[in-house]
Amino acid sequence: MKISIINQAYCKTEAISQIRDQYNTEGYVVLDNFFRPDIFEFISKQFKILSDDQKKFDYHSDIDDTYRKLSTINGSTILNKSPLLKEIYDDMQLRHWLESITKSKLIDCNKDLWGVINIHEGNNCIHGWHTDKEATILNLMIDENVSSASLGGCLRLVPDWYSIKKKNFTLNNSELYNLIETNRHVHEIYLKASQVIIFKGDVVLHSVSKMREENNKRVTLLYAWDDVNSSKTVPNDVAIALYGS
Ligand SMILES: O=C(O)CCC(=O)C(=O)O
Ligand SMILES: [Fe+2]
Repeated sequence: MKISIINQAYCKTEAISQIRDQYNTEGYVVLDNFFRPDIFEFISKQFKILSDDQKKFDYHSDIDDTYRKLSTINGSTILNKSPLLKEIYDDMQLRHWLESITKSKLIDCNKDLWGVINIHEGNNCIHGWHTDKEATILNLMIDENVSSASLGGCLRLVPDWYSIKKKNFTLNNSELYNLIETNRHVHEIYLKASQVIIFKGDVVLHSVSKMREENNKRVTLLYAWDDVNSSKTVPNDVAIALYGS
């Protein structure tokens, strides 16, 4: 029998149904030690091997009207230099577990868009409001020194973004961004190293808050899946840009 890469505590029927409920009502779920400790350690080591391959990524999204300024290691580089990180993505048990949580049939993303490593370093990085093209995102915090609320670098989420947009259809995106701040629609998640957040990438508006100090950093591994039933409204080139290819 193949040993699960997921922490066994999350594979029990009761845990699965609790996580499923939370994911489907909130649009996201945060899990401590989601991967087995040796798998997490392995992923951290792989990042060290890959870290010289990070590239600066400076981008304005016309669709979201926001900026992104960070470093990334894209899917094709990861695949070439650290194929085992792709094997974790391809793990069938992980896929089935995610399908039972999301209640959907998940499929691989096109080409190199299955995964990316994001590196935010210093206080000049920007990661503005956006939704992803992909239905389900698994975001693992590999390393950080910003898990206390005063330092920034948190993941900010607006689960009911589309209903807010619908209700306020006369407003443009920047006006909507102001509205979500003043009306307190934003959930702030300070992920600690080894924590995972799984969220509805194409539904939940999200951004990363600016870090405060020069020595602040956060490194995340993102895996993305499409839902076989979701209709695509966003063109592929947006996602290519998002994923640093
Ligand atoms: O780095 C993160 O925590 C999230 C980044 C993100 O949303 C993205 O790259 O699309
Ligand atoms: Fe994103």
